[in-house]
Amino acid sequence: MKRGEKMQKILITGSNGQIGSELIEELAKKYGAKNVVGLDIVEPKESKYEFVKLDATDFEGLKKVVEKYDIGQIYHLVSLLSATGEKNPDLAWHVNMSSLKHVLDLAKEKQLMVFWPSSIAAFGPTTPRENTPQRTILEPNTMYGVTKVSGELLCNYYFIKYGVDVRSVRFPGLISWKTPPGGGTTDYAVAIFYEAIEKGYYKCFVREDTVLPMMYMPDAIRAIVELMQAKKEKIKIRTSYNLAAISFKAKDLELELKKYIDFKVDYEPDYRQKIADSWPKTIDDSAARKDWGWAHKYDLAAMTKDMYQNLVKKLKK
Ligand code: AKB
Repeated sequence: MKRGEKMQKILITGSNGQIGSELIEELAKKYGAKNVVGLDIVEPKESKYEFVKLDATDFEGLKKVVEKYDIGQIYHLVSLLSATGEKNPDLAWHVNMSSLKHVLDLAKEKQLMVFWPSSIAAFGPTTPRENTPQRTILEPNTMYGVTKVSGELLCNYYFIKYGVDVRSVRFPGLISWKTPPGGGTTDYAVAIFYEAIEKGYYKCFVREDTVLPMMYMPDAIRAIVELMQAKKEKIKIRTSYNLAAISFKAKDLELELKKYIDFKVDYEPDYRQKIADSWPKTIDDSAARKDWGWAHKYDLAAMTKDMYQNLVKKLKK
């Protein structure tokens, strides 16, 4: 951008969600509060930033927002997650796919840059579960996973066919304290903190030996910002980059958290165990590390300590 030129604004869809509520803060810090616009189907209790209440499956509504605010980038975070998606697969397909198609169509028409998160849910029971390669079998058995594979292919298609600068990562389970997640399978790793602090007891819906890839939210937010800032020629993968940070057993997290608080856990797996068992244990993210310099900072110990301390402060208020 040239000096004196007006900056095009940034739109964050799903801005009240687990990623959106933290990403909007980071982008506002970086680009200025007046340059970010949040969009969500639910009105937030309060918003420091420009906010639009809209269903992201409404193409005409989305187009008006892009035009009204002179949007140059969209971080499209609207999504139903894995567990919710299994309860309502039709809605998961509709929300996840039609909103992404609309965003990509607008990006094509108005030369917008797009970030869209994929997930480890793109993998399935036939994928190698250890050190899962960047290019491998993608046969998910959840509707959420089906929308992630389809979405990745759609992003790649729009890049090849129309030159849309769309960038994506396959997030592992995200752990955060500012906004609770909703409807995911990896969310046991967040719920355990809340329940340990508030009730001294957690009934865990996956087995204690369940290993899943996870990441602390500050790393995830940094990944998005770094990916979007990377020079275009460095982005070699336009489906979605594998991304990894920490992999641990549910029991490992229980034991780590017990260094800070005494609580009891019972392991009573439900339908989400099958979803967890279909996902990788560890991920090979060497392509992201090589192409745009990705590196995580938080390990299990650092994440648990920071998460616990912040959540205790938040829940006391
Ligand atoms: C979920 O569990 O559905 C999500 C994900 C891994 O994408 N957290």
